[in-house]
Amino acid sequence: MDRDWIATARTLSEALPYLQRYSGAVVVVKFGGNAMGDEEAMADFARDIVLMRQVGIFPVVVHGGGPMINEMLGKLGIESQWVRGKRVTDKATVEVVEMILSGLVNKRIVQAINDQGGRAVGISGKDDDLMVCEADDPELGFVGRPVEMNVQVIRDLYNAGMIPVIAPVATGMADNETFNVNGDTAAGAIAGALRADRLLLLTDVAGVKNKAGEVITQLTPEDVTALIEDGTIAGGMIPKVETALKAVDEGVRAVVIVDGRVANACLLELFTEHGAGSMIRS
Ligand code: X2W
Repeated sequence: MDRDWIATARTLSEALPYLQRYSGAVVVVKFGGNAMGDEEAMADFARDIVLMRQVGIFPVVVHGGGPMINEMLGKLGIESQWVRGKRVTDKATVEVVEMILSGLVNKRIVQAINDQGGRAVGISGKDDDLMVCEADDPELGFVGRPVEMNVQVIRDLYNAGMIPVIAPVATGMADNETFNVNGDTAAGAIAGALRADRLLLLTDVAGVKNKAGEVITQLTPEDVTALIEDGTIAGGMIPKVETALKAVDEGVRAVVIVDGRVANACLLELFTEHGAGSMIRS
């Protein structure tokens, strides 16, 4: 026998208290472009999401797609500048961002989830005015900061048995405006407005590390603030932990920065005692 079926059955049995704890929970999962990887990684992610829905969790997927936007901009000969981790977005760029995120990337994820037997429906922040934005900073052009959230469309979808898959593209306050929203920012705003039980930020790093380079598995907002001030948390991790702090402040019960490179990272985090990254909660 090339597999230990008894261990498989035991694993399922040991998951019972976690399945009970999360039944009915709203779990927002940010799926970043760097975590998407190849077809197999996409199928694994999709299977985890469908399993979550199957056991009574309401998963809400918010995705990124930075590398895919870069690829298309490259083909078109458009270069991007980055300021504090956000893409400076002019009119031509925002059109490409919307095409790639709402089109290519969103539908690829929807298809992957449906291929695993889920009922994914892809929308963006524009649908039903889910996420209305203002310009984040004049220097960034059409980069949006969410100012009004209308999350009923998400509840309507998950209550009807569907899995919402959301592209971080938004409507502005004026007619016909389109904003590019950082994927983490969008996921945090959606989780906050839903008062989600969990926000899982899937990334390609192991989590928040201490000075010795070890992953810190549990942090309070105060711990995070202290680690930013003393320079232990730096670079690309800063926008992620800031998203986490804001989400916790808005009523998300816990935010977990999860290592998306680990197979079945979402299941590991939700259904085992090990977890798969750094949890931030009050
Ligand atoms: C991002 C949106 C996509 C994103 C961008 O243009 O790349 C801003 O920077 P990842 O894969 O999650 O990084 N928007 C304003 O966030 O993708």
